[in-house]
Amino acid sequence: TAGKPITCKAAVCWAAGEPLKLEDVEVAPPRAHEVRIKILWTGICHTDEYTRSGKDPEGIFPVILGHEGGGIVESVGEGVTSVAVGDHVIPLYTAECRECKFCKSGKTNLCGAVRATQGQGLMPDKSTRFTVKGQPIHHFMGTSTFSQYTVVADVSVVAVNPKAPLDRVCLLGCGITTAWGAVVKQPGIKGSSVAVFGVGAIGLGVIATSALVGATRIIAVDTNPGKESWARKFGAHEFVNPAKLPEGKKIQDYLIELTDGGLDYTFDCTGNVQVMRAALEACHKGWGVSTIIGVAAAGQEISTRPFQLVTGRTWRGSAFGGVKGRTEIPGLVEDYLQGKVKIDEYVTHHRKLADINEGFHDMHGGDCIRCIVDM
Ligand code: NAD
Ligand code: AHE
Ligand code: ZN
Repeated sequence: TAGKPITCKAAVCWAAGEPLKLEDVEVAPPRAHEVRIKILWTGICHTDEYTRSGKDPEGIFPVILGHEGGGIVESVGEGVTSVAVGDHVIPLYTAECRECKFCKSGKTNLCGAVRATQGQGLMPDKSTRFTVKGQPIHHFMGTSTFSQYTVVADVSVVAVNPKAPLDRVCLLGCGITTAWGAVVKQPGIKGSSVAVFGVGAIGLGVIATSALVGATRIIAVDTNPGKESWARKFGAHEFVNPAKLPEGKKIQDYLIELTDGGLDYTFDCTGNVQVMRAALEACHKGWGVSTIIGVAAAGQEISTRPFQLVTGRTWRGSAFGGVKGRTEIPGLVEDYLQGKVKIDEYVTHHRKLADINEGFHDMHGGDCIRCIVDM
């Protein structure tokens, strides 16, 4: 098949707000510094739903969504040295070229190599490898894992230990890694108090990793009472439902009283800008640090009184947990194989590619942490 187009099934989103449609997609061979991957499994992340729904200001259609995949390299273009045919791989929506200003800074995981074209739904040479009956279809986040075959830049993929089950480690393509990195790259959590707003896959990962690094008090916050048992299972010591507080009581005020002045660290894992504000304001005066992980809809903005920052709280954010995928994901896979990082525990639902829209419905159900799609 190398060097030739492959026709396969993919879930195409033709327009914002529409369900995905199973199509026969022609996938062109990889060009120089590109890799064609047979995707075997993919998770569905809340961000896929965010873009499908039309809330993403960068959303572009028609598109093949999906960014939490696992697969096997089918062929490589000229000049590819980082992976080889047959490698088990995870596509990376945060590339790592190791040569750009960002990569060389030592200060961030945000690589500049392919981000501009990625945001336009295109490969680095500004074209697409997907067509349906001759019509070009956009790429998504540089990964498009809702296709049986996808093409990615060679800086946007990492090979992992083939002993690791791809139907599990595919989740390292986004949610679990994001949460893990947001905690391990934040100094000071050992011995501290932490509040986690939003107990989805991301929030659970933040809870689990906070427990792993030695946070002494972990408070989970969610409006869904069904999330209490999930939060406790992953290591939370307390659970607060903001919808059950006395009339007029704000969650930040409640948490400040509960913790004698506020939390050392808080995390927004909801994408709701009011929650982001509450998470910042629940931080302890003088030193509390709040991290935004959630992704907010187009047009949404955060606000608080500047006095909150003047008096020593820090507001920060994190993309893909600050993780450099090519350098760090192989180690995370080993951690999983050695039982140090949970993955299996997040998998609540399974779907076939033909039923992928059911997987999106699962996500709205409130009892779904992650749905794995069998491609
Ligand atoms: P999810 O929908 O599974 O979880 C969100 C949780 O928040 C749910 O349990 C929900 O009940 C809870 N919630 C909703 N409103 C709330 C409120 N007002 N107060 C408290 N809890 C509330 O989503 P997920 O897959 O865990 O993703 C969480 C967020 O993280 C999304 O916005 C997603 O787009 C974003 N995300 C960001 C990154 C990144 O790199 N920054 C990576 C992955 C996901
Ligand atoms: N396109 C949106 C922003 C979306 C966003 O913030 N994406 C996160 C990853 S979410 C994964 O589930 C991210 O890593 N962003 C950094 C980046 O470079 O995209 C918008 O608002 O325009
Ligand atoms: Zn995601």
